[in-house]
Amino acid sequence: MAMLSFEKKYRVRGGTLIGGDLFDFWVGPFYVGFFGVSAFFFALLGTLLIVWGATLGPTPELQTFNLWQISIAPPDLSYGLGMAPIDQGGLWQFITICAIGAFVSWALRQVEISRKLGIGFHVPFAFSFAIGAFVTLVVIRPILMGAWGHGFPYGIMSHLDWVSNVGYQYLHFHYNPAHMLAITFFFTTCLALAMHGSLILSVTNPKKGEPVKTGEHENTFFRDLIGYSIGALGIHRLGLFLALSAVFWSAVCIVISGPFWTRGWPEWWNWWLELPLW
Ligand code: UQ1
Repeated sequence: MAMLSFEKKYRVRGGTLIGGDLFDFWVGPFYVGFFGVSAFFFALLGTLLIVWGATLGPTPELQTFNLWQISIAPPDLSYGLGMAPIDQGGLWQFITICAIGAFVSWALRQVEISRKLGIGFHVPFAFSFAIGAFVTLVVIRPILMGAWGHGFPYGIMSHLDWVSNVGYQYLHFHYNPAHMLAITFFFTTCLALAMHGSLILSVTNPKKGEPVKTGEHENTFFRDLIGYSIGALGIHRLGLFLALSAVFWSAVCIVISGPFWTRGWPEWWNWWLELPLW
């Protein structure tokens, strides 16, 4: 079935979570729905607030407007978990609300589209891990630490400075065991995707005149190479597990830094040196 006739067949009413038929329509190729409207609203408002904040920043004149230097900082730690004046981090607080509003709307729009198509919720489930990582950084950890000022600033260079500074507060972040796990999962995700992408291209993109090969060839390649093939469905389960684990342990590694461990991470490993075994 050609793509366009497939879409015509599946572009039917129903599957919405809220709003009934009210927003159940498409604009060009895009499904709208209630959450399309709310995602657009939050994204537009948040972006306008960032642009407004940029004009209050260090480079407000148009000639010197420097994209790399624009930064929306969270409130000073002295504001604790209260609201801050708009030019003292209040803007950051509203932008954070807009960002979470837009991300959650986007995930729920994915749910509505999945319901319409009668497919699983794997995509919104996976995307929710990314939202979870963001919320961990700008809501959960700041609350556990007692101040919104522990959130990261919204700027290209400034957020890099934040990551570096917060990392050095714990002396050597690579000794954080959850950080070790996260990095290992990121690397293994790359390994799995490189193996999968190359394997699929090797069978589906043959030389001119050669036939396209099948799943049997894929299985046999890995059985010949390492004695095991995880299978066509299995590799995608493994890939999703590896990628989500990378995001999950990233969130864990930062949320335990401060709320549950305040010293340098190298020192955490003293438990190993203190084992009675030695
Ligand atoms: C694999 O076994 C497999 O099944 C046929 C794939 O599906 C197409 C793959 O993409 C890959 C990469 C493998 C090999 C992976 C492991 C973990 C043995």
